[in-house]
Amino acid sequence: MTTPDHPRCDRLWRNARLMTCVDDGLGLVEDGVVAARDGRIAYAGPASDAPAFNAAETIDCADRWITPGLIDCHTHLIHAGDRAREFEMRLDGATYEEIARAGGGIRSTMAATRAASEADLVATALPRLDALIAGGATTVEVKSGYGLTLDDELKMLRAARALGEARKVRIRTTFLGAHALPPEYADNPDGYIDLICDSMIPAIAGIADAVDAFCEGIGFTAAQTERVFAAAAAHGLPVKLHAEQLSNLHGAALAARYHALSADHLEYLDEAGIAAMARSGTVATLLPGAFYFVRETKLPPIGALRAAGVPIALATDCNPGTSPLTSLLLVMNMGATLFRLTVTECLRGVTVNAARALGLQDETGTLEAGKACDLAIWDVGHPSELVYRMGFNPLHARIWSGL
Ligand code: DI6
Ligand code: FE
Repeated sequence: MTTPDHPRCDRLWRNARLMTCVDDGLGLVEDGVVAARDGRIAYAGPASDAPAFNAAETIDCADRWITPGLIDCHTHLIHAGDRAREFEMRLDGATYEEIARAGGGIRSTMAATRAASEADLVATALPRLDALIAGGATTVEVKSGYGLTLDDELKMLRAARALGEARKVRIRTTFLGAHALPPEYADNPDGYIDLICDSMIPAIAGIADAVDAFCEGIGFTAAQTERVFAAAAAHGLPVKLHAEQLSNLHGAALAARYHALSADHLEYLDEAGIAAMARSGTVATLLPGAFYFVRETKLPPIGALRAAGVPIALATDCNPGTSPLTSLLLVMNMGATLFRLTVTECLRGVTVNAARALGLQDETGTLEAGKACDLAIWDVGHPSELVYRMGFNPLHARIWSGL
């Protein structure tokens, strides 16, 4: 029955338990409701405090848990081919760096990606996106970085954007032209950086939401990375960085100086880098799938990050070389088991802190009035079960922007 003086909403989820992620912890609510109006959350909280909505549709959640839709804030979802054969070589004893130096690695995916059409790239990425969505993801970041020419990088970014048209999901695109040195520039790395700064960044500014680089012995130096950051800043683009994954080039501190949204990987991060990140509010995005898959043994400095108050996000790093992973649920389990993160840290790492790593903290990542109505509804007894199980998916329903 419609009562004219009660607020209207499109959909109302009742009889639910909520993990709101508001404030510092998980913000759990035992008897909760969520109301959506025009795609946004009109109310999320205890049923006892909820206005008496006139709801066009009411859904009984039968005590299930509602969390914010999950966010994968670091992926290389768009790429052609796979590197299963390289995986076998690593099992036989070759290292990731040896394979990269021998022309395998990122450059073999580059060759396949250059040869693929935009439509091929979309078609091969969709099953990976669908796997993320099936595990509750409502926002996914997608990087370029396997084209390494202006046209091929633009093709990747257009393909990434097309994923957001093909599915009910929010896609954020990141330009990663400084991922690897393309063979045309093998003798002229600074010439490639010139191309990135002078031609690529101006051209991708309308289609990429951020700029990233791989600051590493097998990637680019800190000085080269800084040139990329300066060009990004000149075009008003926020930056992120693959930093301290295999060695310590002090990339995180550099990223912090450019107010980076996030510095990612961070196994070899030092105290100065942690302090710089804490000062700039840069999120530490940890990628336990890559740690696991390359059988890294050096742990990121979790205790020190925690002590410094650096927000920690977790992501799949879905890529064909070091993390062919498409489950944020498994990422949380790995975050807990491999990195000793708490359940709360894991759950905040794929929601509120992942939103912040994308600059989307005002848009998604918590259950709060005003944000997009991005929900994951789970058949679990408690949110800790989402971190605890391995290879089991208790998603009951997923809502993106109220739909
Ligand atoms: N670090 C990684 O883990 C991925 N990229 C990067 O900069 C690996 C990408 C690949 O091997 O294809
Ligand atoms: Fe990556």
